[in-house]
Amino acid sequence: PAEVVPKAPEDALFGLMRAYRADESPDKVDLGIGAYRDDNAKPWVLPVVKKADDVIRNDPELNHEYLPIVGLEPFTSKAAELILGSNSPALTEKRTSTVQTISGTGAVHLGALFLSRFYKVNGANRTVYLPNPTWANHNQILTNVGLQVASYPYFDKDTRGLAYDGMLDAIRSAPERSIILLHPCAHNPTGVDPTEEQWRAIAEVMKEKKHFPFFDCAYQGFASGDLDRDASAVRYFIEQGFELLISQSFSKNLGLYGERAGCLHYIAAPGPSAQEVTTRVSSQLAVLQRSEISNPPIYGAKVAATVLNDPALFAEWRENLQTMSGRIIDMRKALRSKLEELGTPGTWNHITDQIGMFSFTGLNEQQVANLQKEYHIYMTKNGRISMAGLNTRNVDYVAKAVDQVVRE
Ligand code: PLP
Ligand code: TYF
Repeated sequence: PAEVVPKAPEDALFGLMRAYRADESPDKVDLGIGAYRDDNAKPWVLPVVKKADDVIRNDPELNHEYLPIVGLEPFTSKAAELILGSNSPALTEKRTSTVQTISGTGAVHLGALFLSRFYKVNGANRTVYLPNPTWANHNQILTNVGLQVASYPYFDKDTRGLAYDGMLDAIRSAPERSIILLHPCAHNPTGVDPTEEQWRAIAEVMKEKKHFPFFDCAYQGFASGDLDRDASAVRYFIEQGFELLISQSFSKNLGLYGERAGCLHYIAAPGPSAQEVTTRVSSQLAVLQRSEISNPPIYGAKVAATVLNDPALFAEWRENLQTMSGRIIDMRKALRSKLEELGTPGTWNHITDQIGMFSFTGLNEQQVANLQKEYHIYMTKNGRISMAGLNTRNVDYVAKAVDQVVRE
């Protein structure tokens, strides 16, 4: 390898974080990485996670043994109930298979690896259709396992909302049995989600075309503050009888970023062979997992299991989710109203219309560069801001800076 390995460019998002850390200005603002910050711009350990941590550390039986290949059962079973709903027909009919993964990234990877190995028609892999734009990592995770990727329109630059007609047309025009990757809530990077009615139409077209849904769910509960509402698109597709995959992350909703807690769920279509299909799929997922990571990390799974299995802690978690989503919604309102107060050219309703961790501001690359150079405000080149980087102390400063660069 010494002679032939070329140098890869630095990951854009991690490069941005590095530039932010090196900036010595007291005014600097980090609107880059999608991680929750409290009103003091500090990482927030959820109070419920602190309690779960106490429970785990006070357990006299605590050890550091390996987990089973597919992970910690009290975690995976409750994680499935969380996304599917505890009364889901998929659960009562035993047609779900869950594997604990290296958070959402690992779940997308394992799902992709599984599809690349097994989902072939006439010997050829199916193409994965990604929204344009999508989470920057999707493309490389999928192509790394040899899958072909294509895209469907998602964001309409003019309305700063969903490119609904284009999305539906592209899904309709994709070859039958394509894989369609969907963000069920709080789309990254745009903050734009389909409405319930639009989801129903998307499902209908996908059913007609026998497409395979792959949901990447990184923000359940974090988006609206309501765990059930944020899962409604996934649950609707399951009601409609799809066979599908779900990647599920606990990075944002439990603030467990570095602990890498997540799951991949396979759901078989209903029918007489559903359980037998699920058994076959489970066996293959376990083989893939064994060769990739042997078994998943234990600590984040224990924290999540402790919260998910204790009704009092679960109730407290809901409150913590309200705190995070509520603060973000407050910052959306504050930023929009400051910009409107300043009479900043353009319209700013999209800031409060969008949901979740991010807002796609519509700022162009030059404006983004100017914000960084002149005002020490850091965001990705596409004009995405992490809403959690705003707080009561910096939102005026950011609004004034945006006002200035828009007028330049
Ligand atoms: N998928 C999407 C759409 C995301 O936004 C993220 C995180 O930002 C992830 C997956 C994966 O995150 P993690 O690996 O920390 O669960
Ligand atoms: O801000 C984002 O879009 C994410 C954040 O392992 C992230 O890319 C960072 C590290 C990671 C997963 C997600």
